[in-house]
Amino acid sequence: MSKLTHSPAWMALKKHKTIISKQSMRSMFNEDAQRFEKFSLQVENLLLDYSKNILDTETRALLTDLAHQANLGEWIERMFNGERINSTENRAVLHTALRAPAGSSVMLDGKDVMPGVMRVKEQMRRYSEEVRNGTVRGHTGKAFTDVVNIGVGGSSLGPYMACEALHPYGSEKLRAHFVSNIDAVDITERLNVVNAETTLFIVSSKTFTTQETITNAHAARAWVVEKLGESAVAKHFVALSTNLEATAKFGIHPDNVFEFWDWVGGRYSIWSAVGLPIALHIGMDNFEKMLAGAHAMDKHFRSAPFERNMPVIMALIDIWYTNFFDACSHAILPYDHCLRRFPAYLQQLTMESNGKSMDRDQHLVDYATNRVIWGEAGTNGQHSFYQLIHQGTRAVTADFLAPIMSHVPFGEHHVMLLANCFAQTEAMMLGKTPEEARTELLAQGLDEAAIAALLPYKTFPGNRPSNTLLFDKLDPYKLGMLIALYEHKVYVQSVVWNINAFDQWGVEYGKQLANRLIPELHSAKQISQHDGSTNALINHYLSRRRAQQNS
Ligand code: G6Q
Repeated sequence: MSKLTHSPAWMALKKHKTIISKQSMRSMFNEDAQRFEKFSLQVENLLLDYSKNILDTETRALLTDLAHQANLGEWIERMFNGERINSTENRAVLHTALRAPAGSSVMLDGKDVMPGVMRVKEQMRRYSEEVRNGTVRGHTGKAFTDVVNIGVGGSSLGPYMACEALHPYGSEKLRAHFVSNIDAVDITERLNVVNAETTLFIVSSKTFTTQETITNAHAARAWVVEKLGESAVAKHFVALSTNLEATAKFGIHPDNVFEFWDWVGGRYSIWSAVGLPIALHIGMDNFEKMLAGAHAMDKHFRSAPFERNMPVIMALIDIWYTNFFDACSHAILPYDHCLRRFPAYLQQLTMESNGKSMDRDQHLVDYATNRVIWGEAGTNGQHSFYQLIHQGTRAVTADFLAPIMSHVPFGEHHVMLLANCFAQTEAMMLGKTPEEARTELLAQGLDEAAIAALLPYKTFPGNRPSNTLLFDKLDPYKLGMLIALYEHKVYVQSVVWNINAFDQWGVEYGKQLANRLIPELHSAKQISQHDGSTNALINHYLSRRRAQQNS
């Protein structure tokens, strides 16, 4: 057994779970008129209602004990202060410095990182303004109308999600596109709809070695050269990277390289130069508002007591279900169509960060770490997987996110959207008792035999937990707050689980594997160096491809 699973705080929670599980949330609400007040909190106009969870004040106290036991307060300071907490890569984790206001200083190895941060932000401001106002133009003198970001994973998911989320703030004159997949369909679909003369390509890659990105970038470069000639490359390509040598080798002029640093993790890089597509789409002032929102969440995270600390509370509730209720998945359900890519973004943020089983002390953990994260925008998901949420055998917990005001005040749509959101959380919590189902069926005029046949299927167990996050409007500032909220939630969980949230050896492994296989897929001979299944798959591919080519 690990230290964690026989620590006093863990054992106390285990014992407490057996007691609290005897009560339903329905009864907890019936017995306590103040439940919402006790289990909700607000940071500016971002409200977290966590009262629809299987917890009481004792649970919260025991969970915060767990956080104290893990020395969470110290770990928070270690991150903000630039300690090399990403131990397996020997790196600091300072995405919070990227959103620190002008005038701050953040020291790393005795050197202030802020002058570099401000320099790149200034470069982003100048460039994005000049592209937006038409000072910077394409090779033939035409203003840019389309920006194609070529990047994958952390160099795509964040800016893609944010450009969708903040589309109401986006320029109609400068459309944002994202190409990430090595499947040629992705790049060719984009190239088919843009005009070389008016398209700016952003090659976004921290390492500038990622197979997908470099291959797609070369394809785009060849397309530009074919349409406009070699000399057009300098005007139509910019790079976002930490690898200045590789960007130079690709042929990108140093003035068109936006630098960031190894202390910015890929999935935490939206705040860095990787955010350039966002700045181009919504303008640098709006991008700065996003940074300010994230900074507001940083301040809250660093200073609020754990029981009033939004990321800490959300993390502890997640731990509660992951480790004490054996829940294995968590849904992200935004009731805002603009946030439709938020679940995909959070899949990477959380599963790449905390999908680990080796702890910081080189021990295999004997407790669950990150759950599977998934989701879809409401109400679309309601017409698909919510069936499992309401009546499936495994408990799914969920975060519902919704704005009070829509960017599109159109008919009754927004009222209906929010009515659906609130109704779902209520139904998950209350369920439907056999008596309630029976009353409904009687009212529909069913006879006793028909009711008896249907009643078990019309009954809902309820007691299914959810959090609800409400905010006034999905603006850049609020999006910044939301992203930072989840980043810090992830960090808190990693601290309690004693894992490093900032490396990604599984992702690196994938990069290595495919590169090794590429030459084999060109082989004229049978392949035999792998396991039986992999050999057979490759050989089947080789023979079918030969047959197709010869037909
Ligand atoms: C993020 C991961 C991963 C990474 C991509 C792209 O934290 O490390 O998703 O962002 O593999 O890497 P590059 O930016 O180096 O191309």
